[in-house]
Amino acid sequence: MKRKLLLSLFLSALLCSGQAQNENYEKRVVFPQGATLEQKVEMAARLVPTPQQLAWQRLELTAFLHFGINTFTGREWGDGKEDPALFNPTELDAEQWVRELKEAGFKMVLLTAKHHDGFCLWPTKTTTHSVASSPWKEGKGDVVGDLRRACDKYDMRFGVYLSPWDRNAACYGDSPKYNEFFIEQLTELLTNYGEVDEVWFDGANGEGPNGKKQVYDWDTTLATIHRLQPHAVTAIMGDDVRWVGNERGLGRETEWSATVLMPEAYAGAKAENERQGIQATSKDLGSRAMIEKATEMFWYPSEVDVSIRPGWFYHQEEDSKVKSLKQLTDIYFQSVGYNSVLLLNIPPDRRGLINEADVNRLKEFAAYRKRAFANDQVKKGTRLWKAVSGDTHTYSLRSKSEINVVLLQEDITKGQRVESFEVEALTSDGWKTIAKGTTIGYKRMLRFDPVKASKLRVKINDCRLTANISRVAAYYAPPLIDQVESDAWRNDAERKNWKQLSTAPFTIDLGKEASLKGFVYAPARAEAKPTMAFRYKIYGSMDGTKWTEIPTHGEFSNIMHNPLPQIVSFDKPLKARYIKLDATTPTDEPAGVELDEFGLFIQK
Ligand code: FUL
Repeated sequence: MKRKLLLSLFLSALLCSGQAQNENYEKRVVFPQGATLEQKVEMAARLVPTPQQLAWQRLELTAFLHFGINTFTGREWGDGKEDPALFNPTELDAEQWVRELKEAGFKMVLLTAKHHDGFCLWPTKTTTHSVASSPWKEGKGDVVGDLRRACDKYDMRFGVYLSPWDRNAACYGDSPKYNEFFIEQLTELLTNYGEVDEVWFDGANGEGPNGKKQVYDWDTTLATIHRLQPHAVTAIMGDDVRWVGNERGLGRETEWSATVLMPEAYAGAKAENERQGIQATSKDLGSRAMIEKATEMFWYPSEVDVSIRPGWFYHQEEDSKVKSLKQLTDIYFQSVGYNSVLLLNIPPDRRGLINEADVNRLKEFAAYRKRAFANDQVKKGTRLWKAVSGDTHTYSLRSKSEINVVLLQEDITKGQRVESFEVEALTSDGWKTIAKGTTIGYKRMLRFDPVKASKLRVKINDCRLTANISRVAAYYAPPLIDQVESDAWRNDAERKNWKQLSTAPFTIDLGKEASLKGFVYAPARAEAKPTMAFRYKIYGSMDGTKWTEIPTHGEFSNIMHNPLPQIVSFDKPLKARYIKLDATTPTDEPAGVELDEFGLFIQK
C-alpha cells in the first residue's frame, strides 16, 4: 500500500514538472526568487497574449477619430471653458466615417468621447458640458450613439477614448470625487453602447483647479471595464495595449510584446520602471539584458498612434498637409511591419464629415496596399516551421520573382521567441543576404532593393526555446517618390532641352532617352482652373510614334479642391524619349497642360 502511494506521488510529481515545462503564462509572469537568466528567458518565451489581446493584434489597422469642441475652436487642447453652443456640425454623418474607413481596410474605430476639455459627445448625466447643451440636433444628438449604429451597419469594431484629464469638471483634483465622476462616465459608455472593443486612456494629465493633483483610481477603473466589457482591451493607461512612445508613427525595429515594462496603472509601476531605468519611450524593453534585471514580465504589445494630419483635430489650414501616400506607407511598414498595431487618426471636419482630402488619401493608401500585397511570391510559406537557434529553411519562389519586401510571422499564441534572423535570396549570382532583423513577433516586414530570385532562405540566428514561424511571404511593393523631391523638379537642368510638341494631348520630346521613375503635374500657382487635368493616361515612346501606356491610377484625385502638385510614381522605371499625357478636365473636356506645369522624375 505504502509503495503504491509512493509510486503515485512520484508519478504525479513527474507529470507536474512536465506540465510546468509546457506551461504558458497569460499576460503576466512573475519570476521565482533566485531564478537564473536562462530560466527567466524560458518563462518569457512562454508568456502569451490573452484572447482579447490576440484578437486586437490581428486587427492590424485601427482608426482614431478626434472630434469635439476643438474641431470648432481650432485648438488642439481646449481649456474646458468653451461654450457648448460652438458645437454645431452641419452634416454630421457617422456612416460616412465608418464606410470610408471600412473601405480603406480599417477594422476598428475609436472616438474621442471626451477629450481634455471635458466636453462629452454623448448626452451624459454627469455634466451639462456635452452635446445636450449644444445647438446640434437641438441638443438631442448623440455622436457616440451615431457611431455605434454605423459600426453595427458596417460590421466595424468600436472603441472609446475617455480623457482622464478633465479641464471642465469642477471636481477634477478632488481625487475621490472626480474618480467617482469618471467611473460614472465610463459606466455610461460601457453600458449604453453595445460591445466596446478598446478603451483608451491617454497619459496626458494636468493640475486641477488650485493646483490640486488628481490621483486616479486605476484599479477600480480597470475592474469596471473587466466587469462591463470583458472582451475589451484597455490601452495606454490600461494594461493590455502599450503606447509605442511617440506620436510620429514610428515603431521600433526590435519590438518585444513580451516586455519588462510594467503598465503604469499598476501600483508601484513608477518605482519599478525607474528601478529598471525604463519608460514607454525606451529603446529596449525585452532583451536578455533587460530580463536579467526584471522580476516579472508582461504581454503588453505596442500600438502606434499617429495623425494623418499635423494635428489630432481637424483644422482647415491643414487640408494641404495631409500625409503623403509615401509617408503613410512608411508609417505602415514601421508599425504593422514592426510588430505593432497602427492607430491612424483621421479627424472629421466642421461639417462632421471626413474631409475629401483625407478620404482621397485613404483610398490611395488602400489601393497601394492592395497592389503591393496582391501577389505573394513564396510557395508553401504558411506551413508552420519550428526552428531552434541556427536553423535554416529554404522556400521556393514562383518563377523569376522580383521582390523587395519580405514578411515573417510568429505564432504568438505560443509566445514571442525570435531574437535575431536573416533572409537570403538565390539570385543569378548565387545566394545574397537581403534582409537582417531582430524580433519578429506577430508580424515583421522588411524592405530592400528589388532582387530577382528563385528561392529564399530564412535563418533563425537566435531564439528562445523553439520559434514557431507561421508565415513567410515576399512581395514587390512599387517604390514611391517622396513629396520633398517635388520642389526640385522645376530646376532640373535637363528641361532646357525639352520641346513641347502638342498641348492636347500634352506631348514632349526630352531631347534624349531617359529612365523615368514618375512625373508631377503642378497646376500653375496651385490654382484650380476649368482647363485643368483631372483624368489622364500617360504614355512613353522611344521614337514618338510607338507609344507604351504606363500603368497608373489615372486620376488626380481631389485636384479641384486642392490643386497642389500631383506626384505619380511608376511601378517600374520606363525608358523613353517622348512623353504623352492624354488628359481630360473635371467636365470631361480635353485638358490644357503647360510645359511649366509638368515635371519628370528621372533615374540618374
Ligand atoms: C495625447 C493627447 O494629449 C492628444 O491631444 C491626443 O489625444 C493624443 C492621441 O493623446 O495624449
